[in-house]
Amino acid sequence: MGETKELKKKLTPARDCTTCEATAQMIDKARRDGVELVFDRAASMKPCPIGADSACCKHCSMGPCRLNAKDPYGKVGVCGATIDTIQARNFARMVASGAAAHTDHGMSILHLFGEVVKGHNKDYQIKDIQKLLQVAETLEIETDGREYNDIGLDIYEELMKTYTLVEGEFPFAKAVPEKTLETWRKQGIVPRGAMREIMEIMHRTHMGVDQDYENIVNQCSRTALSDGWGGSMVATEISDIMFGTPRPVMAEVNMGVLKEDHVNIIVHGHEPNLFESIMVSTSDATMVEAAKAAGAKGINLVGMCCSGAEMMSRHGVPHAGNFMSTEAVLVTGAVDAMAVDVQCIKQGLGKVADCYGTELFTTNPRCHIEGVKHIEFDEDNPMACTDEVVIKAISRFKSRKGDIQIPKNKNIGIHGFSKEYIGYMLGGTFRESYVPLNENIINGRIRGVAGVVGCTQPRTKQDYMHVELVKELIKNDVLVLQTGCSQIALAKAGLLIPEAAHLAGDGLAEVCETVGMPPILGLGSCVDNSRILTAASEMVRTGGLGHSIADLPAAGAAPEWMSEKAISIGHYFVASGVYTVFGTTFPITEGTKFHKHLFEELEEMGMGKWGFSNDPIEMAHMMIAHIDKKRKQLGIDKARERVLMDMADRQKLDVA
Ligand code: XCC
Repeated sequence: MGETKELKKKLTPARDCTTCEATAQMIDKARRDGVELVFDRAASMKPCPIGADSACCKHCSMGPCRLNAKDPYGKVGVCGATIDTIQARNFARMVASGAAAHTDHGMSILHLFGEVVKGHNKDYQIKDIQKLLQVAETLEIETDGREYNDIGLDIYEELMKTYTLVEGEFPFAKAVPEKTLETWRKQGIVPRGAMREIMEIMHRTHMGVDQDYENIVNQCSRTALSDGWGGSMVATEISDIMFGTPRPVMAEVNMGVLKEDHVNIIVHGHEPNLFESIMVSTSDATMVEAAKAAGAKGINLVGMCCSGAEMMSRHGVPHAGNFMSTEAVLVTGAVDAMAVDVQCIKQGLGKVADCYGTELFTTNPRCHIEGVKHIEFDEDNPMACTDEVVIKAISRFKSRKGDIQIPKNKNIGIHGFSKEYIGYMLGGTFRESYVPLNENIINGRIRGVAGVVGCTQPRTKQDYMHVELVKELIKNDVLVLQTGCSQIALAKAGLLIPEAAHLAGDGLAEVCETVGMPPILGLGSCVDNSRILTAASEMVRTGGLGHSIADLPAAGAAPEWMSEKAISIGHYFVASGVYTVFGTTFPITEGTKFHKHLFEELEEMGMGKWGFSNDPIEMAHMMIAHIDKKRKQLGIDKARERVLMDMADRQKLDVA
């Protein structure tokens, strides 16, 4: 067990670390067991104040140079770099890293799809023909009378340009609303291939290259767009083709999904192929028999973080919790094996898994962890890896030592919404249509739409900002779309159900009750933020709400973000035209030209802009004020006033 004596003085009470009761119980247990978790490491690791303001540069060995955020223009780096250059370069490298993570994920899914349509890989198939045809149509690929595999091959070849295109416009430019694309063309930010954009950011942020913050931010926009409308969109669309476009499905969330009398296996990470294959292994009759022979009632497969969110959306697989709970869940002692692939995998998992005897495996060649056993997942022979994980889990079940304590908390919710399903749900089963959504926005029942996404992290109370922000938004008639760890936070709070409409304002509640939908729609993992982009594009195309994404009464937020991927996501929303508010922390020095550029000037250039708040209610009202500003610009603010008067009048009548 870990040594925590020194830490004891500084420990934050469990219920100040998190609003998730299950996680709090496990923090308490870990402390009793002498095991250190991320919350404790955060308490003993004060963030570097210079780094927090993005006021340091370590891009060459003449430094590292530290500037003073309190007097940002008081000095420059050894090479003469100003605070604006330094911040812009730091920000750009975060965008590059985040975009690289999503695009590399998308590229590996696309590679697998290529192998499938070429007939080289028989372990995976095209499952969703409708989606295949829809993607072909977007890319203007001929479909009439052609074999599905041939269409697929054309899609594969065209979408590969998302990564490799050296000159010209990337393939999904065809999916972007015309006026939004026009803005990008005017600003020179239509992406080429992501590899080119990321390479160029790394070049331009090298010592002695781009030293104009506005020019650097332009390349940030181009690179971030190659993530959102490129790598991430490819990941979502191709995963839908191979594994099926999600439709609403009931799923259970939180640590109570673990079962003491079952072999519990958790998959945590981001790429769906590992998870899809382990589902085959865990339902294999021989494996189930082996588990029973070991004394278990069966095998319980559970997800965490984003691959968990994706599998929950597609198949209703139970989900044990978000990023801040991945170590805590091991403290239950009930996890027999955890298999991880890429992204958001804490190195600290290794030590906690050791303490509780959980078999922890890395599976992806890009993500090994020192001291953790690696079982490589090979898409050409996927079962070799996933069967071994299951066998190891069964044998750990047989030799379980130590006490098991599973928190009882679990909530049922509805997940698996998609751009397509929102259309069916509101427009009818036979023909998807966004007309009813737009009409309800125009008549003011729905005030606007917000995307609330992103991580949880230990510098703020886990889940608190997500839940309070979303509650305030729906209370004010804002329909909320969610992905990633944020979606899990709201699911754990029990709000991803149609009955949550009672917390919504009268207008939104009326729409939800008529349709039978929740006021909060879960769309899946972080790459599925691309579903928010396609839904926004559909709203623009449907008409009545302006001509570009920047015209929509919409806003975005990531109140507890922590990863570089979140910065890339935030910036592609901003570049797409969305006002995007982050919370907890933001790597920037206030009162600088760079700050003004991100937080004000980008909007004047026809895009969205960044915002920041540490208070969820204030954050909600910043977003609502922006939504109202857009309603006014669209000339639909009066409709809402009338609707509100009607509702108020009706309420008065009801009371009388
Ligand atoms: Fe990671 Fe994707 Fe953030 Fe959660 S939301 S902490 S990035 S798992 Ni994607």
